[in-house]
Amino acid sequence: MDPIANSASPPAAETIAALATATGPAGIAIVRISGPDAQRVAAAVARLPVDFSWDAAAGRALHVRVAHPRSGERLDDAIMLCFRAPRSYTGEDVVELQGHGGSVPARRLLEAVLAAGARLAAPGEFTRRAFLNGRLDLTQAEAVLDLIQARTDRAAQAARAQLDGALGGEISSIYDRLTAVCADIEALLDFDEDEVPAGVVAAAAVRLEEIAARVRALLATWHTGHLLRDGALVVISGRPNVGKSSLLNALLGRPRAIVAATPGTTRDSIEESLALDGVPLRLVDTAGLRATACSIEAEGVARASALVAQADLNLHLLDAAETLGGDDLDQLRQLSPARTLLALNKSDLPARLDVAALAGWHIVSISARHGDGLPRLRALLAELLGLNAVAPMQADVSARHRQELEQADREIAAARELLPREAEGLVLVAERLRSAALALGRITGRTYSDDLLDAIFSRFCVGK
Ligand SMILES: Nc1nc2c(ncn2[C@@H]2O[C@H](COP(=O)(O)OP(=O)(O)OP(=O)(O)O)[C@@H](O)[C@H]2O)c(=O)[nH]1
Ligand SMILES: [Mg+2]
Repeated sequence: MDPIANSASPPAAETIAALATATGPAGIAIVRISGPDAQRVAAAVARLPVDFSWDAAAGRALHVRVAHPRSGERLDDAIMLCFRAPRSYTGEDVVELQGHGGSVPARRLLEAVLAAGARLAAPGEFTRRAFLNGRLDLTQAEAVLDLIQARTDRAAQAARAQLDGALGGEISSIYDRLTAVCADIEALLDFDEDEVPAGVVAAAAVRLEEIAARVRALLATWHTGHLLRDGALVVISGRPNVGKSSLLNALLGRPRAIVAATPGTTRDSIEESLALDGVPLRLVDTAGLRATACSIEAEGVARASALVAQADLNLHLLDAAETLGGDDLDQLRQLSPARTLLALNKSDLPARLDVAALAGWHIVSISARHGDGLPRLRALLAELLGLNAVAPMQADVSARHRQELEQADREIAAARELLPREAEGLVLVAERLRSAALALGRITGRTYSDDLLDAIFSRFCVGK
């Protein structure tokens, strides 16, 4: 069987260029040029002698003087690196010019390169070409973005593993197993109904079971993948004045939000980043939840409620120095005990809260003002977010991968149900398996469309 059906155009023959480094004051700025004319473009700005040998230059760093190709204005010195197709990032001829950093020198160097005939690259276009030229599979191309955007060491390690092919390798291996089963099933289609060798069907059933288990093992990594890529959304909620802003500040270790004895101090939600066990957290302080006549505060409360509904985990505060009120109980009813950590704040004051009424909830006693109980709170947060249970996996799938894996899982399940019906079901089994293979193929980019590539690479920065 051959489910490969690509509907994307081949890489363009245009030569592209972009600044590969961030703008602003810096030691160096790198302009990267890729495409069939990369060497001619570089030669025009670097004023290379006519007998310049690109063969000799490949893989070496050369000191060149850069001038504008039209005006001849001398711009800078640069280090020129040459990579010849296919041994380059994109698989095309690539030249990199490293000039002095800083917005103005970098812009002038790029302008000179564009004036020499290169076109400004679109976001992610270098990596897109690398994919189209077979230098990377799609999971590796996506890992490039994950790596650039990683906010913690652990997220970077996971992205690095994916870039090394951990996920792509597993998907390809499952894909190969699946297409082999599919080929065996298709071979049976030539037999008469009563001649179908029973052993083949039974063996296919066993192999499909093993394949389904591997697909589901990958699906199980989505939660970690989501936390590492997007960060865990942890929302601090509760009545006014229970100490939400004090807790945000205590966890951050700096006075980020205004703390005051006046109830209703915080109106806007305040989001800050924090790393917990190598996982990025999006920690949000919210307006105290209460009915209010003030339209501004009401808007804050509405935003807080929306965040509570989206949270990976709610850090809900109660005032340990007060008894549980009707408002508290109403708010608890909106929360799910599995996704909530109740923090009983103000443990430094005489306790009045009836803890027995909170059976079935995850509870921690803290004083946001004095910092008591915060290590325990962090440990419970990590536990409830499932950060401890996660062994360092080679592959943590993304939302896009999950969607395709779920489709493959459904198709394989349907095929397994049809399998015992033998002859009359086998055509349908093969169809389901082909469809599952297509879904897996879209993960690695064995099958792709322009739309899919646009969606993936538009998230990149220009120059990557
Ligand atoms: N004794 C004691 N007081 C605290 C503690 N945490 C906060 N407070 C006090 O409680 C009051 C309210 O604190 P905030 O952190 O502003 O409370 P909040 O929940 O953000 O309040 P709103 O923004 O109005 O919803 C302030 O006077 C704090 O100093 C604590 O652990 N112990
Ligand atoms: Mg507040």
